[in-house]
Amino acid sequence: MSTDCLQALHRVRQWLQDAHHIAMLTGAGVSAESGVPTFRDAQTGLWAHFRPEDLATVEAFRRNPPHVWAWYAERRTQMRDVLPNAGHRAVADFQRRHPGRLTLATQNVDGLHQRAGSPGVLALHGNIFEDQWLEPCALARRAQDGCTVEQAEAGQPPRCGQCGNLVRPAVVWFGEMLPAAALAEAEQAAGRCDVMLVVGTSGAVYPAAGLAHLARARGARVVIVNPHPSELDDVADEVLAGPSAKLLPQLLEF
Ligand code: BJW
Repeated sequence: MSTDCLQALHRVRQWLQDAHHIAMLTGAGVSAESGVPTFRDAQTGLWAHFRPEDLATVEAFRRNPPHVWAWYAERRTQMRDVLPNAGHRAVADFQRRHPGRLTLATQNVDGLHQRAGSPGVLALHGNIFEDQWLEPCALARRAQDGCTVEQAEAGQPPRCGQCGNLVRPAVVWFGEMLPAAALAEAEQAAGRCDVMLVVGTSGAVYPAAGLAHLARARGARVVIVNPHPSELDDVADEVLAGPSAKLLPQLLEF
C-alpha cells in the first residue's frame, strides 16, 4: 500500500474513533468477495447479461412471471451457498463491541450482514429469501394473513391457495417504494452521524445513494470504500480505493 493510502487509512480510522455516531451504507461490492455477483460490473455484473427492465420491475414480472421467478430462484440458490466475508464480520464485531454506535443500512438482499451477526440491519431493498403477494390480498385485512402458498407447476411462480395471488420475491424493484420505516431510520442516522461510510456501491440508485448527500449536507465526513470509482466520489471527504473485505477490518478493529 502506498504512503498516501496508508495515511488516508489512518486519517479515516481516527475520524471513526472520534465519532459518536457512524452511519454505513453498503452495496453489492461488500458481498463480492463472498462470491455474490454485483449488478453493474461490465464483465461479471448481473446487468452485463440481463437488462434491469426485463427483470427488476413489476412490469417485467407481470409480463413474464416464470422468467423473472427463475432468475430469482437461481440467485436464491447461489446466495444460500455463500458465507459472510471478513468485511461483513468486521462490521458485526464492531457493533458487538460498540453497541448503538453504528447504524447499518444495506441495499443488499442477500442477508449476509444479518448472517454475520449485525443487529438491526436496515434492508432498504428487501430480502430475497422472503416472498410477498403480487397484489394486495382480496381476502385478508393484511395481505397474506391466513393465506397459504400452493405448490407451483414446474417453472411457474407459486400462487396463493386462497386468493389466487401470484407470489413474488420480497425485494424492491425499480419504481417501487422502499420500506418506509427502514428508509426513515437510515435517513435519521445519515442526518445525525459524524462519519458516513459508503461501501461497495456504485451510488447509482436512489433514494439509497441520497443518504450520502444528506450526511454531507448535515456536516458529516463521508468516506467511500470501493476498488473502483463510484458516482458518489464527488461527495466524499476521502475515497479508500480497495476491497472492503480487506479495508473494513483495518478501519473497524478498535
Ligand atoms: C467492491 C468490491 C469489493 C466490487 N469491495 N466494493 C433520482 C434520480 C434518478 C432516478 C431516481 C431518483 N430517485 C429514484 C429514481 C429511480 C430509481 C433509480 O435510482 N434509478 C437509477 C438507476 C437512475 N429508483 C427507484 O426506482 C427506487 N424507488 C423509488 O425511487 O421509489 C420512489 C418512487 C416510486 C414510484 C414513483 C416515483 C418514486 C427503487 C430502487 C430499487 C433498486 N432495486 C435493485 C434490485 C433489488 C432486487 C434484486 O437484487 O434483484 O437493487 S436494482 C440494484 O441496484 C439492486 C441494488 O441494491 C442497487 C444498487 O446497486 P449496488 O449495490 O450499488 O451494486 P452495483 O453493481 O451497482 O455496484 C457495486 C459496486 O461495488 C461497484 O461500485 C464496484 O466497484 C464495487 N465493488 N467489488 C468493495 N471487493
